[in-house]
Amino acid sequence: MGIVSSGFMGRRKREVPGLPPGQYVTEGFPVLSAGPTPKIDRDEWVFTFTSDNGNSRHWNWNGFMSLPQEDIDVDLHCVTSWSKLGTHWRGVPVDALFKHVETEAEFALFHCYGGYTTNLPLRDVLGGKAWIAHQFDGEDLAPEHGGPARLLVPHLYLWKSAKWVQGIELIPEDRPGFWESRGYHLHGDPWREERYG
Ligand SMILES: Nc1nc2c(c(=O)[nH]1)N[C@H]1C(S)=C(S)[C@@H](COP(=O)(O)O)O[C@H]1N2
Ligand SMILES: [Mo]
Repeated sequence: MGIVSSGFMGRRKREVPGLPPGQYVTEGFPVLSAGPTPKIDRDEWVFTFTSDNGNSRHWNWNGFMSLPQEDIDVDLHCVTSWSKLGTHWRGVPVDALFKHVETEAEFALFHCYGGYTTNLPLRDVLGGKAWIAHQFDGEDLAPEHGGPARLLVPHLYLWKSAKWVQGIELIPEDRPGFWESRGYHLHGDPWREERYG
């Protein structure tokens, strides 16, 4: 039991509901990319699921669009401190890619057109927590924001939401991706300020 409630803490920043510590709200939608925007046509786009036993499965755009689709209303939190509240997306829940998949793996590495990668525990992408998103605000996802399709993991810092996503690889042990091997946290929970490793 706390003796001093937050009301007695004196001057503090006005708290915005839904805003993790150290974040500010932006109305814009900044673009943050470590390299040039790859140009991928939907009729050349292929998403690959590679299991830890080496088996792989592919979806072309039509196959991907015939998977279950969901509308997603979420807040975004970037490690550079901006948050964008109340964003609207449409995409395929990552759960749908795991139908008929049996695995002992507990981690995944997501791969992107252009070479970016990010690692995630499966418990952070299954159970309705992550999507492969292809629409933003009712429009096809713009190339600079990851179109044709990006991973969306809104409960973690936005570097985990890999743009131009190309595939998921199941891995037996956690392995750092692009930013994680350059000092970012392996996990990236904004509510615990898991910014740097
Ligand atoms: N493929 C790829 N995905 C990426 C990045 C990248 O450089 N390449 N940058 C990440 C980072 S650091 C952030 S903050 C978000 C930014 O998404 P946005 O440009 O749509 O705002 O994309 C993430 N996904
Ligand atoms: Mo970022």
